[in-house]
Amino acid sequence: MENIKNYINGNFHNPIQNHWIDNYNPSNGEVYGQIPNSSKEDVEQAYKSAKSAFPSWSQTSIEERSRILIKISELLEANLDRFAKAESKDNGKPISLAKAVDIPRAASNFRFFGNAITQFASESHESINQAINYTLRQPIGVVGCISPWNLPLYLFTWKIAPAIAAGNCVVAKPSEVTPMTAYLLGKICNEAGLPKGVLNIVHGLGGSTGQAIIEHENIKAISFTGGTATGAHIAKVAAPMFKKLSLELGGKNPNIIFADCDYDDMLNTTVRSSFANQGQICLCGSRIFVEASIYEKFKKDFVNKVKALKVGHPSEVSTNIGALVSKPHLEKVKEYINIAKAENGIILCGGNQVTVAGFENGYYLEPTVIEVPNDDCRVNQEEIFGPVVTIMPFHNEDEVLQMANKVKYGLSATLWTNNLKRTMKMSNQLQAGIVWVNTWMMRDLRTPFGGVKASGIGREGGFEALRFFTEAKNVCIKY
Ligand code: TXE
Repeated sequence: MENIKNYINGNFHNPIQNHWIDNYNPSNGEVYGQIPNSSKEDVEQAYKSAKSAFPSWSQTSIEERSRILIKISELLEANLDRFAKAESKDNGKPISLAKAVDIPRAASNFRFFGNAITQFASESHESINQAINYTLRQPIGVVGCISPWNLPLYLFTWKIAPAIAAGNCVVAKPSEVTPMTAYLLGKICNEAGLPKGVLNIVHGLGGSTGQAIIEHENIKAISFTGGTATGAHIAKVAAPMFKKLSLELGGKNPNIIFADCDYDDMLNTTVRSSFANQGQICLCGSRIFVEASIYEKFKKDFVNKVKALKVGHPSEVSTNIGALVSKPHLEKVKEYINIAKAENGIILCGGNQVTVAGFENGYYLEPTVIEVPNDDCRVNQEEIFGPVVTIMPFHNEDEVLQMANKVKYGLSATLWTNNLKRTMKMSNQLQAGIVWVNTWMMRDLRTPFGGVKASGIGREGGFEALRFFTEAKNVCIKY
């Protein structure tokens, strides 16, 4: 059994009330360890530890903070195989993906913000009436970071790295569904020389441990990634306490394909943007709209490629689609396939649970393509967050723009075309925080990242994150 502990003040602790939760391995459905179900008291301990570390950490030179963050990054890289294996086992994702994307990106998050903090400048304004204004960017104090299960270490560190780079101390909670790499991170932080208490990691359920973080009156900012309903709940709790909030929530992203695109590139990338990480990425293009003139060709080619994807055990190098993250999530995704059928959707391929020999109790599902009769149906409006995409044809720009924008979400959109005017018009009018043209998930960590509408508020990434994790104070000096 691989049991994990809370990381508080640089040490590893059992939960005070000794309550534990089972941790499942999605590839075989077995319990392989236990994690703390932390209470308010554990969160309070984590808070106190962060609070007492803050005066010293916030005064630590930028060079020293930068050095420690970069050291954490190097140690993650040196432990790539161990972390990738742990991530794959905990989450069900193919080990090849964890090795190529999740863990390298977690290391990049620390390196990026270790460098970014050395370049973070604030404004000054010289006034005509013999005064100068300059803006201080001061760390907030103790901040809360709460992350989901789909990209566990990747998203956890995307919040923690800018928070500590900016001089804050952190109480963080990874998803209870995928806690393992966050636990391993604590050890790396000690090894890198991160002072005790700068980062504290408490494990447990959202409704209790997470709730204790968001309710804590002295945790002054919350950075959250997860479901839209949870985001709305957090906003309700945190707003009356005037906490700063960054909420990165769900998506139902359009993938819009025009006949003039580079077809092969589009086809290969669309397979990835549909099914990478079993479709469990908030940026996946789960609604595919195809220009009518190439619709039948695309349908045939796409379905052939999707049928060739191999569903298998995450540890096998040849696996394209691993296990879904949990049994309840698998059931939720299967239910959406039933809803699609009831709404007269046509299952072009997939739709069934898969039994992988030797791992019969794992949570495997075929990649599924559904042809939908209209864009109003539930599978085209609600976030499924699994290996399921819908396809339908469109006839002109205005029609597809209207359909693309007709969902409550607005995280990202992908556009495939070589027409410049169309690119400019559509990029301006798509209701999304991120528009990719002729690519998908190409990330530059300096760029603003986040969504509009029910996909959240605030932006992560680059200086946006450093602004979020600092308070601006203007100083006006008359001379
Ligand atoms: O997310 P939750 P879940 C979507 C996706 C998925 C759905 C639910 O559609 O099916 O959300 O997934 C913590 N106070 N996304 O259940 O519940 C929780 O413990 C404080 C999109 O995993 O939002 C976990 O650490 N914290 C998404 C984190 O919030 C609370 C990625 C996310 O959990 C809390 C994942 C509370 N009251 C799911 N309740 C994306 N945008 O990438 C829960 N949590």
